[in-house]
Amino acid sequence: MSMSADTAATSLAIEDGIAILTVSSPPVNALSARVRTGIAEGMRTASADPAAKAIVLICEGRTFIAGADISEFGKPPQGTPLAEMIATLEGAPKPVVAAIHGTALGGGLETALGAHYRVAVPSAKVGLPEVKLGIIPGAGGTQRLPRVVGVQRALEMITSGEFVSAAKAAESGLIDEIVEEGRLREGAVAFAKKVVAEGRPLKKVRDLSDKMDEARGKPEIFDAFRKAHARKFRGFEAPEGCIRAIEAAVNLPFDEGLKKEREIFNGLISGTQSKAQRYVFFAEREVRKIPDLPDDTKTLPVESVGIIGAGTMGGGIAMNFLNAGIPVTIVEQKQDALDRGLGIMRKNYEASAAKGRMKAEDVETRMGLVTGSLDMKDLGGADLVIEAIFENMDLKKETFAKLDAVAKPGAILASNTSYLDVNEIGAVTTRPDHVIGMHFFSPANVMRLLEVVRTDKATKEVVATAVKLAPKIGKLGVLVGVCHGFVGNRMLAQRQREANRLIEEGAMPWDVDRVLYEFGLPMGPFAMSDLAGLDIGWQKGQEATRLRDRLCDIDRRGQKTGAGFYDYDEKRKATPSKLVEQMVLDWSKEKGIARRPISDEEILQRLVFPMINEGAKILEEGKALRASDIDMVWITGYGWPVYRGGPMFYGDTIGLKTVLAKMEEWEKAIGPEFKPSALLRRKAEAGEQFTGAA
Ligand code: 3H9
Repeated sequence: MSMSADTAATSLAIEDGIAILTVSSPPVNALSARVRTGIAEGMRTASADPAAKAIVLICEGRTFIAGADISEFGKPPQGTPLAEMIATLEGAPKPVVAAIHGTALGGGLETALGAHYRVAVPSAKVGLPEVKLGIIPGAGGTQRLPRVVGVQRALEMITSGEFVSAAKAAESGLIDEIVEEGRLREGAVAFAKKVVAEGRPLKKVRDLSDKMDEARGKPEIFDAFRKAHARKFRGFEAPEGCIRAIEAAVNLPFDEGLKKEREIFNGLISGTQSKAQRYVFFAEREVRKIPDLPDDTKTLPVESVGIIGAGTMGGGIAMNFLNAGIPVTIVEQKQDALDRGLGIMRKNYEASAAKGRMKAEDVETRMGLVTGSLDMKDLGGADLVIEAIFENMDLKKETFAKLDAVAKPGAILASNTSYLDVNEIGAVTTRPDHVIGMHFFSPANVMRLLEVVRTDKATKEVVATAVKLAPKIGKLGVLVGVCHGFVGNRMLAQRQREANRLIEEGAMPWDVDRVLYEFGLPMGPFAMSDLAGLDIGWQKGQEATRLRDRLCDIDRRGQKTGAGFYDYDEKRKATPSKLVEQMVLDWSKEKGIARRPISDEEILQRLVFPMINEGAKILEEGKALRASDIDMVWITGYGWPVYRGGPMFYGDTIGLKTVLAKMEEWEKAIGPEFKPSALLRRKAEAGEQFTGAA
């Protein structure tokens, strides 16, 4: 079934009247040209062979077909088109059974939907995750799935891209039979024989329609769905494409629906959003590839964890380990602070249980894994200790010196500092080679980002241990170097400085926030400050050097006091404040700044271009391994919209020449903080990109 023996991606055998067409294309049996052509040829051969009464399509390795080969997108098409390959299954003159293990995703599930029957092992999962790549299923998925599971379920599955368990899929009719775990081949063959023996019909999904009847001619069903998910879909183009394609499935004949699906698919796949989302798919998987830490680098065991500080960060960090079944000892200085910290963790768990996100009994299991203590000596048994105390260098040094004296030899000592020099912290210990930064993002039990800060002296084992630990506790561990604010906060500082300056020059806080919100971020810097509390860093009683301190002086300390940059109602809904507007005007006046109108475009550029420039400096200095790592920091730690691919990718889409020109202009007009990085200049002048993917 192959183009040549050594590249065979499929093989065909006929055993006891059943043809078994096996796909073997590691790692995930993606539908490359080789696989598509192999399956189509195999189907034709098996269809024509009278010795075969039915055909089983099965995969070798860890999974059934996980979808189209994403790396082929955007390249000239080769081999048998997927739709044509699927038609060879559906049009086969004898029963075709798809035998599913692992994950049948995207084009993989579309292939299975082309079969007449589907069987799966209990651990299998199925889904159409194309939406996460900024596209819609493009090989009949939007047309066939609603015919099998109904319109509502298809809308949910296709617009969310969720993976559905075999049991659930069987309930909705997507899987015809669940077979014994580990015995898929035998189970599928037995099922095929049964179909033959009973003379069951060739069930073609394209011919089904009863499950769609209730939605036919009812646009209100689709509108209600759009409305219910408006918040989740905000900014994304693909979910609307999914809905329109399913609407076409309901209201058009099958072949016309397919045409409509193709048209929407083609429109999306050539767009920037899909490019960005596909880039992010690979960027996320690049993060774990660290050139001098190959996959087989030795790691240290992390079977117990100590945490210093039971505040918001310490508690949130602890929860990640408890969720992963790793026991935690958490140390505070005073009993009431410890009780408060443990109490908040418990409350968070109870709230999750109440929302059905975890089982009620798991609250106790998880809390049962945490021990509170007022004595640092109790950290003596921990394999890893994370310090999460107040952000102050002297305090951190003092803590690390004490910790060094009680921690066992070989234990890793990590600081959760968000800015400070971790080399300097490590230098107070007798084991700087076991000191690193593990910078979590607030709320630490929710945000996916973990910056793993590599110190000058940390051993490879220590760094590899932290990097490998990240996915175990549900984090994306991005390796960064020691510098003020590391990757994320260092770039954020650029944005914050410009946000403050823009409101002095002529914008209002809500203008700045709106521009970023419309760009796709969950909120802008002023709304964010109100949420976090304006009194962070406020020096009460002293003359205000920042506008936010002046707000604190009149007890507008953010959401918690019902007022900050915005006024808040009891439901915490924000409205721009007249009083703050006047304060902003006065502030500019006192500083002698003549205010001017500032366009949304200028606001966006002033906020984002300096971040891109800083990202370039970070790369230049080797504080991040790749531009795509920087982008992952922003997507997983700061809510940067995935459909814009991260700040570095965004710079590439805008064109680095444009970014450079603006930086030069502002350097002259405003100041040296806009000085373009040498890397930005070099790339822009050479017509290159940071990511090479935009
Ligand atoms: C589609 O099907 C469009 C159609 O509707 C229409 C077309 C006309 N392609 O994630 P892992 C690589 S769109 C190419 O680390 P896991 C991946 O990069 C597709 N490569 O493993 C990695 O490479 P490396 C719809 C792929 O066990 C390696 O395989 N399907 C693809 O944690 C291992 O991956 C999807 O969106 C691919 N489709 O998770 C499914 N998939 O080792 C996307 C994986 O060099 N895939 N690779 O870094 C996944 O969700 C996960 O990979 C999966 C396995 C759950 C399958």
